[in-house]
Amino acid sequence: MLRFLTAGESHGQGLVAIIEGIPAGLALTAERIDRDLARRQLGFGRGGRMKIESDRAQITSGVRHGLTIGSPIALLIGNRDWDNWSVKMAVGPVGEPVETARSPRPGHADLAGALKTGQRDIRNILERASARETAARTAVGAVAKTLLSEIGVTIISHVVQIGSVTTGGGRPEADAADKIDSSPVRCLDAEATVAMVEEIKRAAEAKDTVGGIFEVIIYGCPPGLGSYSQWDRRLNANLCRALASIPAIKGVEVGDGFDLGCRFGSEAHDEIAHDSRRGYFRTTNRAGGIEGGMSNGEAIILRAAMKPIPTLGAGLKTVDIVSKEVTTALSERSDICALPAAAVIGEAMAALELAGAALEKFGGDSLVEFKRNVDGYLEQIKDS
Ligand code: EPS
Repeated sequence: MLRFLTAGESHGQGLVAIIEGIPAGLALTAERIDRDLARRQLGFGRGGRMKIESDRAQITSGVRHGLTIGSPIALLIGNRDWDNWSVKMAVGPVGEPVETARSPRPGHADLAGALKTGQRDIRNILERASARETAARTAVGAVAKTLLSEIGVTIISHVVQIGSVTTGGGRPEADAADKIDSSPVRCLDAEATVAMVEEIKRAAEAKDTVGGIFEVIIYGCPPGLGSYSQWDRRLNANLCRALASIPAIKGVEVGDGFDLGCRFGSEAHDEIAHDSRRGYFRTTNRAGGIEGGMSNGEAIILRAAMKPIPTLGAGLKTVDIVSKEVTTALSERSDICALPAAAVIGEAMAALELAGAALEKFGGDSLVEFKRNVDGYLEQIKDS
């Protein structure tokens, strides 16, 4: 129903994304996409690259006079850094020797990628494995978010842990996005923000990196997206896959997640209530808005754990893939902590998955048809 592909190397000419399946008639501008691209560049702990880039999407097909036309939407995001890499990353042969990367970083795609593809220059792996690719996902995610906003779905994210520093708890409401973005680590808790910045500084001083946990919250999702009837249509599984596909993500949970495994049933489930205004609702939301592989109408809550970035200023021990001698892992300019950005990418991936699930349930080749189907369904379940 909804699918997308990205292409592009970190220091190549740019990134390309194609998204297919967006109904005709959706108002879409490059400015809307650029807003999320800029949000992805936010955050204390990013490296020098973010000072070079100022990501902008160019819409090259699928939109006419400000509206989608039902054909694939293609987006281009240039790499400004390309100017510094045009020889090293040239598409055609160059008449001079180019330095190769031979010291794989523990934790990165470098070694398995080199073995898998039979290549001796690790640059051929790391350029694509780089989290630069997530700019393209953020761009198509903004398209999915735009569609979802038409049916009242809002997706926000915030950082809840960096290294050993956690927030005091509390979940932001749907309108908290600007406040979250104004924190240098995209964290709502002012005290924790200060401590998180300090934690990143400590990592930087030690030429180290630091990971953390972010949360994505989806408000306004109608009940019944996804399905209980087949494994690959379960919304929880598909959202987890979407988040786990973000580079460096090592764990994802839905709602109270792993904690639920430590409780009795009476303390794990959300009791069902009903009133004429809200219809069915839950008195708690431990399930994180998904039961039986389907949205249940409550906010969908996803948490993802990001490991520390594998490019360490003080590189770890590794082996030179040509000489097999012990050496220090390659260390390029990189980020110290990318949690604030990863959370924005989490929004994008969740939006793409959810928009796909919504299109699967409601169909519609035009926005009018899609929305009519949603409205009809909401009307139908009101009295159920
Ligand atoms: C990345 C290394 C850094 C990051 C990059 C991801 O890039 P560079 O090697 O050019 O300094 O800044 O992230 C981005 C470029 C981005 O847009 O997020 C890596 O190795 O994964």
